Amino acid sequence: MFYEIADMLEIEDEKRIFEIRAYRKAALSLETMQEDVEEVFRKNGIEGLREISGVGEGLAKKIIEYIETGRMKKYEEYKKKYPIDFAGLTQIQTLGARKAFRLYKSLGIRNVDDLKKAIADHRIMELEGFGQKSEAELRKGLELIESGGGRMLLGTALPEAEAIIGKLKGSGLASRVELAGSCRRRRETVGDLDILVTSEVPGKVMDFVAGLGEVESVTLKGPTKTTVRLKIGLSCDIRVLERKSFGAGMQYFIGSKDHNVKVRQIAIKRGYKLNEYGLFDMEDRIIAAEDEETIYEKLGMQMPEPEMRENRGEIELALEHRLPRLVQLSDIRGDLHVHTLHSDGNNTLEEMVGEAGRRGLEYVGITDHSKSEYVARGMDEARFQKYSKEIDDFNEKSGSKVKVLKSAETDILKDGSLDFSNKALDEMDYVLASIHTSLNMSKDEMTKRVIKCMESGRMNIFAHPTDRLINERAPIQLDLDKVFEAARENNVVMEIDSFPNRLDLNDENIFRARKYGLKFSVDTDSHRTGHMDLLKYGVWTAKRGWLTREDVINTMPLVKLRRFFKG
Ligand code: DGT
Ligand code: CA
Ligand code: CA
Ligand code: ZN
Repeated sequence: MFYEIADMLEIEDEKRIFEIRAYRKAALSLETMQEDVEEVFRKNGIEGLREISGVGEGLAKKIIEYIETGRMKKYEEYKKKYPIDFAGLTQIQTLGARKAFRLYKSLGIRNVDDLKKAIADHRIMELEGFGQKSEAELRKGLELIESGGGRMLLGTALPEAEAIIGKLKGSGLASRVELAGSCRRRRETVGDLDILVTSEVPGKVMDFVAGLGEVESVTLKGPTKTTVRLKIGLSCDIRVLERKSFGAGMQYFIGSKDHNVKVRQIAIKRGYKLNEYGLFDMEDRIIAAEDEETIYEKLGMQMPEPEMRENRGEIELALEHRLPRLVQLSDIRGDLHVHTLHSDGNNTLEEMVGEAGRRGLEYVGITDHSKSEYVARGMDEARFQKYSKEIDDFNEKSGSKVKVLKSAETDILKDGSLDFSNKALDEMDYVLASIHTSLNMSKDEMTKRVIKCMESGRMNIFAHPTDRLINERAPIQLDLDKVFEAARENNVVMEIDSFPNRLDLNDENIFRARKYGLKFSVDTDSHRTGHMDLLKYGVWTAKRGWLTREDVINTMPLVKLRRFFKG
């Protein structure tokens, strides 16, 4: 609602920029909060709400109004004036609130369905100020959100799954509870949740699930499988399995389907049969069923971690007992992409470093934005000097065990140059570079832009290389093979950005980049202390791209990492 109020305010009067920003900032805080806002209010009242970054007294009152009545007067007033589904429409990359309003004024378009029809009838290209090109862009944008196909971000689905699993475990009704499916494989988006349990009282488990606070409705309720629709807009399958075949069930329901099909073929070749009840010989005698690893073992294989089970070659390696030892969360020693109040972060340097220390990290690279990123309050040279000094002072005087590396998220400008003077770049321990502007360049131009920057020899890490936002924004056009080639030539490290809606590079591109012998950095891109919790998503994505500890530079101790950057 806050996002939409901001959109409507913007239409009404662009100049009320502070108010507009306040709504957006609060919305972003609410969206990325780990706790439930309603719970925060119940526990700590209005004071609790006011502690949320960007939420002042006025906005806190609106939140309370919504919690208590389910409505927000201000929102409804505006909505009467602008009966437009902004949230839906502005998911489209090239469609902002003002443009959406113009479409409403001239064509009566209120939502995505209306827009689809207008595009199909070519009514948009005839509009003044729109034309053929913007119609094509809108069509592309529409396709993009539709290809998301209702899949939900792992970052949204997993905490929900974990909450349900926690309640099931606490119920005392189930002896084992395990997550399966794409969520267990840590795919970046999931179609539905799959939870497996063993229980002496399956009927009671199903009743318990149907009565959970997370559940909106029950789709199907049977003695061994129940499917429920969750309030967050996701479906969830709960299966009760027999203890003696739980391992076979895990193997089957963790998937993926492609992985399973291949494993089953191997079973057949060896004269066995494999299904969700077990591994059997031709006389239907059980070979293995209770334990997942034993099933793989009897097939002459190692057991791949769930993140690898996509039939991308892991089965062949497992048969040769040559599976790589994948990087783990505990291998990560530092975070090389962190923002502070110097640009668009919400915490001080001390707070961010303190949080990193509590999480057992040994070093943090601070990377506030450069000036071209003006919406994020990027730093010019003068502000960089102050920032630089603050970091030096911190390292000298704070006595902190966690060391700070000096960097900046430096824009790669249109012409491939970096957005800081060489003098500033020289002061940095490493340069984290990324693209934030002119995202619509052609593939050829964009590729040249990036390669030129890499060839300057000043760029160390390419942050969120394709700049895609899952279900939101398509990747920039890049010839990745050429970029990876240039990265290898110029020792540029590829970043895996842990934000659940970024996870960029994605698993497939990591897999591809790995073959070029590239190194990676798994970073959080934290803008507040709580974001440091997201590191696991980056590590899972790295695992899905088959990375080992040696592939990831921020598993190195600080001394070694410094040497690496110098080299
Ligand atoms: P999703 O839900 O689209 O994100 O992806 P999954 O992998 O969670 O797929 P889902 O929920 O349809 O099924 C869960 C697992 O069950 C899947 O990973 C593998 C197994 N499975 C489902 N259907 C089949 C099938 O037809 N054949 C085989 N071998 N396994 C299947
Ligand atoms: Ca699933
Ligand atoms: Ca399922
Ligand atoms: Zn950043």
